[in-house]
Amino acid sequence: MTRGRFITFEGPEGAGKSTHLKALAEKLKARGIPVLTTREPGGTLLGELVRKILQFNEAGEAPVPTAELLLFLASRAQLVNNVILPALERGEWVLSDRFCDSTFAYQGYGRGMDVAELRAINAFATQNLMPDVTLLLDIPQTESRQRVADRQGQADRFEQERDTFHLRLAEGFRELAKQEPQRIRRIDSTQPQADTEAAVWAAITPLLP
Ligand code: Z5A
Repeated sequence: MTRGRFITFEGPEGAGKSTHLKALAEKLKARGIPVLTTREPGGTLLGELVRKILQFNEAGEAPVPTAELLLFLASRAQLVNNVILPALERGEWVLSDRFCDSTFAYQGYGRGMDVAELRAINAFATQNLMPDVTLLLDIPQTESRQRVADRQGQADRFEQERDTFHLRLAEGFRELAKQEPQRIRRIDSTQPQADTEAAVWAAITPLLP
């Protein structure tokens, strides 16, 4: 059996990751390709619990930056081992809403941790798994903040961070795309939704059987 493909969606908050992941999953299924969708942090029972701790201080206190990093990686280790690798072995295509580049952007460029060290610890947590293609949905800071402000619900710990934090991580994502242009495709997500969807499709077509 041919191994499945691993595609990740990345970008700042409100960039359209969930929207375009869903659209791509539907298109792939329509072509008869088996698809598994997941998200980070989360995607497993353990991961979803970690998500609540990370986003809404469910433990009753905010994690310090190192604990925050290790919690993201604990969620990822569980997801990779129990969900992603088995699905790829079964020949399924796995689409994930965020993965390792969020760690490099948020904890690296955002929190100021060393990105080379983050790559090493990420490799340990993921058994060296990297995405085949990463779609970086890019929107300017002002639009990202506006889309988040427009939606209902409680702001999470990351949404409450200062604008300078969000500017750093958005620039970090662009820098990561420059470093790995083969894997990370930067897509303008300010275009009309249908155009962004078409750009996503164009980026993944080389992977199609
Ligand atoms: N995090 C981290 O620090 N380190 C890590 O390693 C990982 C994560 C894995 C997870 O939250 C938080 O954890 C995240 C980073 C951190 N923090 N933040 N912020 P998340 O991924 O659940 O949160 P999010 O990025 O804020 O998700 P989101 O707001 O749901 O964003 P989205 O999925 O990119 O957007 P969307 O829901 O698809 O779309 C947002 C709105 O825009 C919606 O109303 C759409 O209809 C609209 N939209 C979408 N596309 C368009 C276009 N093209 N035009 C106009 N409007 C559009």
